[in-house]
Amino acid sequence: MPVFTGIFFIFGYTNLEIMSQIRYLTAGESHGQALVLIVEGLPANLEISIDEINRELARRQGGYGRGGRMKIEKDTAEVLAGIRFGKTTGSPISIIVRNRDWENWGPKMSVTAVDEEIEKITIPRPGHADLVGVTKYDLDDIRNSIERSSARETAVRVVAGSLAKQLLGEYGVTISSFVESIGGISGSGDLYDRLMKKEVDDLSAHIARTEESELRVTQPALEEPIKERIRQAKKDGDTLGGLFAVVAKGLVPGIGSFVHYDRKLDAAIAQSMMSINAVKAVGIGAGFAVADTPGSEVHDEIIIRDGEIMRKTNRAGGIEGGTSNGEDILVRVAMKPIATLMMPLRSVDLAAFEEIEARRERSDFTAVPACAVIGEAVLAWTLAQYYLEKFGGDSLRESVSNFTTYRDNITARLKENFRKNNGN
Ligand code: EPS
Repeated sequence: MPVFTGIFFIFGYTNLEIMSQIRYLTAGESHGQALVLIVEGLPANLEISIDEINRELARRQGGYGRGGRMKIEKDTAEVLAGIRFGKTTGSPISIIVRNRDWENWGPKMSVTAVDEEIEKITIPRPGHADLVGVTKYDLDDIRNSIERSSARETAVRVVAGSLAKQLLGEYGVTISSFVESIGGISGSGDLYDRLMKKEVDDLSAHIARTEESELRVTQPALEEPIKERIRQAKKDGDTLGGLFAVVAKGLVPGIGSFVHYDRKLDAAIAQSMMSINAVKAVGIGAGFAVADTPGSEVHDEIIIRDGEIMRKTNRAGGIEGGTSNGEDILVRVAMKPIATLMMPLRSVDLAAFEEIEARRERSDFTAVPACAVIGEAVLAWTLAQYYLEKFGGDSLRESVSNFTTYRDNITARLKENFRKNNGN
């Protein structure tokens, strides 16, 4: 039997159609054989570290409060095409991540055989894609919508994000994240506010702590109270959401556009974050707080330091007019509690067409730390799209050369243009 028979392909293009030279598709079910990724358009000669991809996959699998599935899986990337001798060739890249759990599902996930003994799932979980899925696709088994809507798919999005991060490294861009709160308990103090005030000299020291933390928080003292909150939720059969921040450093100004609604960088970032399972709100910079704050405390003053133009503060989160302004990109994301509850909410049995308790499924109690890692991946992908939109290049050399010429002349160009305007 061919290895990939029966894996559905679902298109994952962004509907924000910048003239992107890169795109990707994912396929695969949560308990199917494998998740599949096809990436197109990365410049040739980019060195790719598979170890680095696997490190990102391991980061996504971690986090206090995850369920039994992560004990079964050990996600690793298998490259099928597009990388040779450690470098991109310019051809489409295909990478799979196998689902170890598939072995345990046997006939339940068979591609061909129909087993009448296998029970159909008829009771949807509130908050999941179960009911909308069977309604939309005319299905008689909720299993078919559970499988593809599962957050398991984010494993290959992390692979795509890792490729994007490796490209962005060539332009000097780095991306990190930290968890701000879980279940209403705050874990990273006012780090995000201090980033907006530009009071954080060494973000990497804070980020190093998140890598040691099962919650991806920066303050060790707050680990225990949050873990206690998660243990309590587990006892109650409940689940918890939270807030995390994603930060991109090392940007040049001018990435994105204000000229069309579908080319704005902030719009694309919001779309990418909202595309992550269970994400319900995204803020850039000060986010929702801009509504209650006067303009004098929202906008960032423009200053000159060491001969370069910059902002005194970064409440805009690095984006003005849909375009990067050279400051760090700051994104804050809210994840809802996972929809599978061991203390189920009311639902409807579609077979009997009567109200009943929702189904229990194995799941996580919280996945906010994993979601932060996925947030890094989708931000990386979006920024890689926009960098390539601006700098292009079929090869890395071509792209980096375009980039360097732009970056090294930003200040000189401004001075030259405005000196001319003054008649000097
Ligand atoms: C996930 C795999 C899933 C869930 C979780 C995330 O595995 P399983 O369904 O076998 O437990 O643990 O997905 C959900 C919470 C969800 O609602 O779909 C993963 O790999 O991240």
